[in-house]
Amino acid sequence: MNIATLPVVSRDNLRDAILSHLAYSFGKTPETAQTQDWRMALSYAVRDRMVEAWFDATRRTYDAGAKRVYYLSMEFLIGRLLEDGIVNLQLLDQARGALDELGLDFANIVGDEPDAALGNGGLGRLAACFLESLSTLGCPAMGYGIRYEHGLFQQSFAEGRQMEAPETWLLQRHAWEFERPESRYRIGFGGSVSDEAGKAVWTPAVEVDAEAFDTPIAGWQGKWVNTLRLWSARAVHPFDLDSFNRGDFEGAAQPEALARTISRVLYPDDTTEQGKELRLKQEFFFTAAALRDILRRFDSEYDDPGLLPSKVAVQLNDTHPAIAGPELVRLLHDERGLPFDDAMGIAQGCLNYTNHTLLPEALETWSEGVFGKLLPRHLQIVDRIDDAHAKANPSRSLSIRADHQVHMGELSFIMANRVNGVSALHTGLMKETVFEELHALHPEKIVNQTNGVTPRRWLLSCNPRLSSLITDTISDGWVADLERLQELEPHVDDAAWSDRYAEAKRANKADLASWLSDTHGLKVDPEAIFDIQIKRMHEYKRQHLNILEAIAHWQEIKDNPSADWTPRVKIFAGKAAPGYFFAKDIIRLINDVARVVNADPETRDKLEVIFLPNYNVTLAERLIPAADLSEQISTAGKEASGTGNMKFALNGAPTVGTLDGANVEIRERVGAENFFLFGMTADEVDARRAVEDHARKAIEADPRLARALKAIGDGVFSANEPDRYANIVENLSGHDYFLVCSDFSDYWRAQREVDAAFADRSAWTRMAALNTARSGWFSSDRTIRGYMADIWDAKGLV
Ligand code: CBF
Repeated sequence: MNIATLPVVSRDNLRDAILSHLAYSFGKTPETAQTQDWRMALSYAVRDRMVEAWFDATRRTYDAGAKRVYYLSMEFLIGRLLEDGIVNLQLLDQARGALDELGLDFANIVGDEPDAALGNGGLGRLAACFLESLSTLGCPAMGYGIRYEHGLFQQSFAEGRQMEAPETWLLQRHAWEFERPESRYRIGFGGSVSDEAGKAVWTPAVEVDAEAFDTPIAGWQGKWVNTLRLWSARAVHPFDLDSFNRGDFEGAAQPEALARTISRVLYPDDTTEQGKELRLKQEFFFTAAALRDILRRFDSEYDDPGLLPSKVAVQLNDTHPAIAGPELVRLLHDERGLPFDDAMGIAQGCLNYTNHTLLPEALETWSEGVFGKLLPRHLQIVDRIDDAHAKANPSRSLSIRADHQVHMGELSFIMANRVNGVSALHTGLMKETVFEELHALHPEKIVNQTNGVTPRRWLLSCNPRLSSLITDTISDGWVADLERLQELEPHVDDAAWSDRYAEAKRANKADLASWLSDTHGLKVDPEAIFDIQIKRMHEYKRQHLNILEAIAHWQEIKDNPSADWTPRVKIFAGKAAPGYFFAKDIIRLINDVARVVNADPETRDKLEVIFLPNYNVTLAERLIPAADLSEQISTAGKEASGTGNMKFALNGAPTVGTLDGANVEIRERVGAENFFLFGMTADEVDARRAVEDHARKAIEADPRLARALKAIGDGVFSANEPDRYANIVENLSGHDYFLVCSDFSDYWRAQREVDAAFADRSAWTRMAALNTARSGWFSSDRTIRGYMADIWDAKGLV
């Protein structure tokens, strides 16, 4: 089918399709249908409209003999898909109209969809934005990951403490996936390797099946649809008949239970090396299944494995799929008989690796014991890769296997054609730190691709008011070409336009205020600055710097309650890894501070602190359009890029931030005068750490900081347990690795500049509008074009 002939869908067509699915797919009448039935019927009606373009994309890829991109990621934080699909297929008016006619509320129906949280944070959400941009650009691509039964845990608070409960997205009906029982691969673990006539033969001890589930991912206007293929683990034999016949029913069910463990739960942390055998199993499971699938597809078109690098580009999203290197070599060498060097060369021609963090604890390593037990043949291959690399680079002093550990970063680097960082600063630091030696040996390998976010979800869909204003002003070309937002710039000094911009923000804030009231019983003043920090809880992200400043601010307001304070609502949201106790203490502290500060009649109308539970993609979509101020306050050198920072800027929230990750590039683009900069640079951070007693010195130099810390230490926020936060106070006044104290004074200064700037509302609106107009470069379409040109050598077909 040709794109030009995509059927036009009217409101009536869509209504009929919904009613038809309601009856024939779900067996319900409009009278008996529940919200979930309507949501499923609407989703199926929308999904039907993707299928033709999906087939067409596959056909055209085969016809063109095009190179395919495969994005391997442990995480795809896709969130809800229904509204996204409706928006991309441009069916919003029809869907609203059809539901209206059926007496249904659009927001209620799309809000019924579970938020698929198959990821932890930045890296997983980036993967989801990339899939959408790949489809928008018509790049033949496929995402491969794990179909976790339970995604990221659900967070609630009990007396301010984080409580975790399993996430259950699959218990509610899910409309988007197509089960593919025919795409099933047997994946082995453990066992032994024998030598048969000079050939290594791996005999695994345990095997499971990987079964595919496909989700279509439609790009903008539905012109191209790619696939997200997630693997579910299944037992080779569903149950053990012998045990069953003996009456051992539990034993009979064991094979299935054991197999399913592999795809049962998402590890709730992407920055800590888990050291768990199950994690390595998960990594091998989905990577091995993906590679087998890729080779099967390749074999259906070509006979010569030498063509692989020109037809296949595999992107390793962090080191999690790094086992792809040895596994691809094994498949080509052991199973297809290619000479080892050829197999290694071909694998190196196909694989590429994205590094997402320099945090030492996040650079995966596996003990040789665990690795060798689970993947004995792969350990041998790792050694051969290492030897081959050492032979070709005799000056190399490090190796993949060192200190009885297998270093997955080294392995990924050596096996990759290109290695990329995710912001200019991060890429530079990669060259100077973790990969210094490898970079010196292979200076052409490291390239930068600064992250981006999809404008369809993160502006068009989540912020309809601002989107309409933009479209009214410059027409709708910006949706597929975000840099066209620059065309807004001449309008920022037009008072009438600026009023409309301010009105969109005001209305978004009013919506958020009503939602906070309806769902959380919280009353906020929409006239206050909405100051938002939403992200994973981590010491390097410094939510504790933010709450310290809030405490100092509260104390200062109390000192002088009648001064002209700019009212502020500080909103936090984010999950802490269940085993990260310090981060959980920070959550509790913020909740305790919120309880005390919000109950203070003297300050109540000037400062409010809120910690919203269960941060997820849907909550981000609600908060970001209503934000006035974006908190991006990590210790310089620690946040590889950030993508929340881009979403806020795009939606007109200036940043208060450090020169870290992509903040640097955001500031360059939006202009220094539209960004509240504070804090040390990455170089200064290193120098400051070397100063003896740096925290004590910073505290002595800033009475506000000293007083805020003292209040925490004295139990002002935890009266029934005064030493509850002794740990935090000790940490901050002791070694304070993340330099919260050293950056405090400058952060305080920047925040007061924010207060002053916000008081001049038209100047603030101008600043917000310039953030929108100048953030177009942070589209994931731009990022994906960069990957296509610099890393994959792939072409778009639309
Ligand atoms: O590149 C995407 C994001 O990845 C992280 O979340 C990660 O490593 N898990 C980084 O921490 C972010 O800076 C980055 O934006």
